[in-house]
Amino acid sequence: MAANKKTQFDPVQTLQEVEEKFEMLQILNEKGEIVNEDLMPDLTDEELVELMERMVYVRVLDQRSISLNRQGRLGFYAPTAGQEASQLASHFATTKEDFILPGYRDVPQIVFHGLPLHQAFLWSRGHYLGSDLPEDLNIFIPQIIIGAQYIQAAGVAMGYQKSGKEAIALTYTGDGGTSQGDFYEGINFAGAFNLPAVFIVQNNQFAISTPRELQTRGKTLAQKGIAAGIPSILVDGMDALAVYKVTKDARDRAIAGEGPTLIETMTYRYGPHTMAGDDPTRYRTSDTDDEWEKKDPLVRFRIFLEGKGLWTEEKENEVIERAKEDVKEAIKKADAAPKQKVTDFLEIMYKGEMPYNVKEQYDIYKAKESK
Ligand SMILES: Cc1ncc(C[n+]2csc(CCOP(=O)(O)OP(=O)(O)O)c2C)c(N)n1
Ligand SMILES: [Mg+2]
Repeated sequence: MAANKKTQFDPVQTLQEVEEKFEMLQILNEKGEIVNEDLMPDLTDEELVELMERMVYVRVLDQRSISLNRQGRLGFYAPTAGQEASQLASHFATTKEDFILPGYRDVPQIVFHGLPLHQAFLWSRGHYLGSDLPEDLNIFIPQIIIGAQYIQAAGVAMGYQKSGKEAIALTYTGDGGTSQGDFYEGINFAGAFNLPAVFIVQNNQFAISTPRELQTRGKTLAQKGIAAGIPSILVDGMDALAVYKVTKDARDRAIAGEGPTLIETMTYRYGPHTMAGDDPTRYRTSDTDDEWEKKDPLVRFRIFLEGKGLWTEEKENEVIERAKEDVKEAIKKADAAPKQKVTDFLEIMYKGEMPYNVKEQYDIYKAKESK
């Protein structure tokens, strides 16, 4: 028993032991080889192709969104290239009944959950119709407040638990987000109530210009879940098969009443933080960029699918053309939306009667707008 006592009273050793446990899970390596056959997820050929199609589609959507932003035709935009596996393979493990709570970089997931693309563009422009969601679409619009969606996800999951619905809340934040109080409160609450929630931390190595190393003394972000008593895992976020596998397992556990999971996906954003003007060359080197581009999620998945005879250049070009066409149509539709007015915001905000002082301002604007 003496040995046990020593362990218990050696907090340094305890920390080391916990941190060493968090090795990054990989199934498909950088060369497109399966390195963990036993963990291969149960996906049909059609599903594998569908996942690749989504990743290619979103790479194009990202390129087109960046250029639309530069032309002044889009508003807020946070680039996604590099994070396709982390975003789309995790979302691929959900059903339409599941509720998605995205951060500002997670537009692709909600588009594939069913948000019409022109509404995503309207949201980007700050147009209220971008947030006018269909009743049966289980999403929130992207959260700008870092980490706040973690608390909301715990709430949504509690609602699902109480109603007995077989569904989960899936939410996303970044490496920076894990320093927020909301992050800890969200995972702790979900753990305490054993809620059906899956919390994804997309560790893209930077919070704007702040590198991951400065974010926390913790060796991993995944280990933060241990303090909340929830299963936590670190996964290669450029590996679509591994990301899918861990998210699917987490969802299955949540549905089985076994509570929440925290998943850290190790990834990288190739572009700037947002299109608002940060310059990544000021805070990271091109060597680092090159190193991460070698891990590209699309490249390795393409090699894997080609090896199985499931993917061709022709197929890829079809997806690229379809994505471009969809973007063209969606931006046309967004352009056709009515110009928003100040009174629109007030009408949406106050369903019943407006407070008298707001009503006074409403009347002033109403008169101005009718001129
Ligand atoms: C509560 C809060 N604090 C600060 C900001 C400003 N801000 C916007 S993005 C960002 C960095 C977030 O980094 P990370 O969580 O790693 O996500 P990433 O952008 O890398 O996807 C910060 C500090 C904010 N939006 N909300
Ligand atoms: Mg980040």
